[in-house]
Amino acid sequence: ESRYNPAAIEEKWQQTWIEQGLDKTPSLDSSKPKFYALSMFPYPSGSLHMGHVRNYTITDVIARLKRMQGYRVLHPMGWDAFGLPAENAAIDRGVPPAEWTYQNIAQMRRQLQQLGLSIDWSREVTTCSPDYYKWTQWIFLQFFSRGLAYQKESAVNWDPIDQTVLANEQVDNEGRSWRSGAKVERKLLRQWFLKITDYAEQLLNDLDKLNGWPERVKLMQANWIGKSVGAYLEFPIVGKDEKIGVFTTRPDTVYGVTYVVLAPEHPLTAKVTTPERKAAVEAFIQEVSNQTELERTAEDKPKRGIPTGGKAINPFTGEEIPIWIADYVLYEYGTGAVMGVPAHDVRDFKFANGNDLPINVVIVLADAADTPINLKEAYTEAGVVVNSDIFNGMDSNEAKSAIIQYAEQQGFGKARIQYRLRDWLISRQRYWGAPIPVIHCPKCGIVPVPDEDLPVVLPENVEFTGRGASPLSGMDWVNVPCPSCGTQAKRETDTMDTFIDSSWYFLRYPDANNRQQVFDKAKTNDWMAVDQYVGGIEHAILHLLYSRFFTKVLRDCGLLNFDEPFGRLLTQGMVQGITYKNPETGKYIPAAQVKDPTAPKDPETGKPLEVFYEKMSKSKYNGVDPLEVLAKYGADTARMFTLFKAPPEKDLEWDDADVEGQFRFLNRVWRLVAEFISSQSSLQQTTDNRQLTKPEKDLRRAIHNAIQAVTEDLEGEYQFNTAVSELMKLSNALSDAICKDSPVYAEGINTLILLMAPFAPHIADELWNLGNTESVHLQTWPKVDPDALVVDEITLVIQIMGKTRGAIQVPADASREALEKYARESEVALKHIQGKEIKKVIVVPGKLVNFVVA
Ligand code: ANZ
Ligand code: ZN
Repeated sequence: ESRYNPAAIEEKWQQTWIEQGLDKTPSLDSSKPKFYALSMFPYPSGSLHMGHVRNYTITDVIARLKRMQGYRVLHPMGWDAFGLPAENAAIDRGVPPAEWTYQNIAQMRRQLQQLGLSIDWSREVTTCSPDYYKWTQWIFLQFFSRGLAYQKESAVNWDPIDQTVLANEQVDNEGRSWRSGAKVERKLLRQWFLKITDYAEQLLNDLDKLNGWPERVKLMQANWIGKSVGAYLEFPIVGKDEKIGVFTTRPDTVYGVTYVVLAPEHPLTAKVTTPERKAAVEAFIQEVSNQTELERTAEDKPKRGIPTGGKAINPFTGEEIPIWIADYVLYEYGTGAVMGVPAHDVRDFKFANGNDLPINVVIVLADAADTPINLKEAYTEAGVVVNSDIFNGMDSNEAKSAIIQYAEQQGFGKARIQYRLRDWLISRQRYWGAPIPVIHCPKCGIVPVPDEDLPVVLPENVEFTGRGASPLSGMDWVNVPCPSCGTQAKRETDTMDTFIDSSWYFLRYPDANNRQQVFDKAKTNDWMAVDQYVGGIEHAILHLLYSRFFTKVLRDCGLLNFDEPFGRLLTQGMVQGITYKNPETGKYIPAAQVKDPTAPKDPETGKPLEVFYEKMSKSKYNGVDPLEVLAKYGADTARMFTLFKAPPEKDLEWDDADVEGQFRFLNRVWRLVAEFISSQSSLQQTTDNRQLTKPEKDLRRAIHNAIQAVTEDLEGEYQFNTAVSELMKLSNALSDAICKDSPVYAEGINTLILLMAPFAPHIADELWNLGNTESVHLQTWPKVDPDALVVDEITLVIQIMGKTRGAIQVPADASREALEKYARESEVALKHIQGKEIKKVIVVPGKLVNFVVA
């Protein structure tokens, strides 16, 4: 073939690799180091987008490199295939969710194969397949038997028109349902939870083990877990036998408490409310219940609340203080009650000012004399304790533990650690998810489905209306005898959050086709942890946290022998497209409608458009379809471009000119190799021992510099962009070389193809096979010859009386004496000294020789 034509080679090589089993995972073999390269698996929406292309190309380069470096590599792929879109397709178009999903999978699998990814497709996992969700259900039952899965009343978003529960994402900013437009209500329903809070401390502490994770991801996880150290203190209710427990991070301010405030949902609210206040309190609760959590906690919203008429006692002072309820206190955090310290808390300060509550200063900057009469804002810093009886004069940080200790002695409080992390609500009133495998028996209560009856298979021929309870609840499927007593019982109709499916899929790939067990322990422990995980930053918190949680629980079940699933994590940046927007109307304009890109105007109004880069999306008309790029340039160019254009963690701006540039580069490499082959007929480098000429040495240095640079770029911080630049440099050095008939040139051509193999696998194999019979992907990654890197000549400056007169080339390893000799005999020196007496010679090795003459 004389011209580079990707269409003619790419599919051919993809077929050949499959036939030769190149991407198959080697079996357990302890003589070779293992490498588990994993991309976050996609949701099968039906078509690939550029974000996928970037993600999977990065993982593929790493997998291919590691194979060539002698690792046994596991590089699998699968489908995160349960979830709402399939159900919506069923509601909108009447296609059964399974059919819609499997069609999409087939289509996307073909598209992924077109990218030339070295994936072992025999290990594909599909979360909606009964072979897979059987084990999702089995894992759920392991959690259940350990007390880590439980049911509890919980507030959900309830759509009163469609009579259904909505996920948070299905409620807009105004608190309306995406489907019906109804104002969403909060409703208490029994829901399933996983007890992730039991693992909060481990999940936080083990972040320290994750040296290969981006700092910012670890920080996001730590914030999400949200550990607060403080105290639990109890305020007795006046005239009642009960106490209000509060959580505070500032026990040092307890003498400054001027009120106690409950969340409206707090069970004590009704008890503390006096008869005169009852009507007002109930009206307020009703009002708050219609607000979303977002509305309640938004910073700019005023803090609203009302007094209950009840009173509590500050156990430290014996003082009576009013009990209020307020929207800014969340029922789900801490104890759902707060001690109000307006002088030292920003929210309490606002609340007290708006409601005429007293403000008592108990912490000051240096000493009591500083006590301000009227605070302009809350003083939230540390300082010296004042107005606090026996604690006066203490440093406020020391007072924290002293006050906790005192409370403990007196029996009204103790130290407490509080996490922001909540237990994980996993039940969904949906069809397209893994059924929660339990049975509700009127006699026995909740009975787990016996292992031998798993999977609980989703029934087919379901009617989708988008309204009411889960489509499962109306089906005869729900009626079963109780596995334990035989009484007529009912199946659980809730299905599991799809985040459960993706919390363990990486454990299944090492033994994806096991029908007897969730996985073979030896196999999974052999391959895990994932050595390199690559995916989007949008999964920085939930998916990664849940996967870490599952790993720890399964470890505690005795199935795994490690603590953390993902050794190294790369979160790739977004792919952005050029975006045109009319600043007046806010409308996005497709690039195809923009006539003059240098001065873009709205085709309708003529208004000059804003031009910027933004994440590709359908709604902004700034997407580039991977299939079009593949059709026009081929997969190798698409891969090279996405790798070259930006470092992997950074956002990437799509640019047609740069795509074109990579295509031209591949064309140049093609011609370089084709010309070489036609003159040489073989890629073999002869091994003769003769001394190399200077041009040969220079070329060899360029070759080995390239090996070193590309290897470092790939092994260190994954600088794929600079690695591609190095490939271009080597290609230039080869085309400029004047020793094209030398074995060194052959070495250079070989090396270029080998180094390119992970990046542009098709063209590399095609060119390699012009002179070889075995695939380039079975070759060993080239090694740096340190001798080749040696710069064997240096420039030595000749000075006479400190003045530079010229320079000569000398061997780099010449001794001091030799340098002086070269300098003395140089033409420069002979000409300028001309018989004068040399009084002194100063030699600076590696740099210069200076002659002092009379
Ligand atoms: C008294 C106090 C005085 C507080 C002070 C702060 C400063 P983090 O760090 O987020 O854990 N709080 C406790 N439970 C709450 C709830 N359910 N809803 C709203 N606020 C709640 O914050 C803990 C602090 O947030 C607690 O310490 C409590 O106010 C408030 F000078 O108690 B603090
Ligand atoms: Zn029973």
